[in-house]
Amino acid sequence: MNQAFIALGTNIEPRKEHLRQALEILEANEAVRIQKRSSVYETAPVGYQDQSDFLNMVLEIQTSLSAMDLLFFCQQIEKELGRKRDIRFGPRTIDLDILTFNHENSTVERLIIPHPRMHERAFVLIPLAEIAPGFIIPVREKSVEAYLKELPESDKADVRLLETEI
Ligand code: A4P
Ligand code: MG
Repeated sequence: MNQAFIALGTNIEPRKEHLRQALEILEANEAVRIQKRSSVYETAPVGYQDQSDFLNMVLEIQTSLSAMDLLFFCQQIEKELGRKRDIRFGPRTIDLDILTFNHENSTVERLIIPHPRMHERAFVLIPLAEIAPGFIIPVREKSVEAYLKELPESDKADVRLLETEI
């Protein structure tokens, strides 16, 4: 079994419904077991800013899939939820990013693990810290909590707890 953290993001309505559907498809896959799920946070857009606020959450899963097959599965979920790729960092019905896979450090084709921007993003670190504060981010060799402490307060203020259950 492999352990992975996955980040979910959506900023096209119905946002909660998109999260629910993604969770449902994940749960229906026998090769994936959701171990922990964070609360849902409403977050100001990072990067391309002329777009609506996101809902973000993070999951810890166990899976018998390889990292590459997990990526394909995530992309299949994005497709099923009707995601169109127009603007990089732009609006999306659902985005599933693999944050980490076991304690691996690898780049295979287009899959980079750990996710190269995870440690600098409040919309990832805050939900991740809720379910795995002590997790050491591979390569960086520092805990989620430690990275979170280093983030500017203004970044953290852009991430607001919305709901503990979805
Ligand atoms: N890819 C490489 N590594 C990974 C990985 N670890 N997990 C490749 C998933 N995919 C990975 O992704 C582009 C390519 O990245 C994929 O083909 C895959 O092979 P994409 O999902 O098609 O495009 P994207 O989402 O626009 O790019 P990316 O890199 O996922 O964007 P980011 O960096 O995740 O930014 N602001 C808030 N508040 N909340 C958000 O959720 N998300 C983004 C997206 C920007 N701003 C945001 C949020
Ligand atoms: Mg993505």
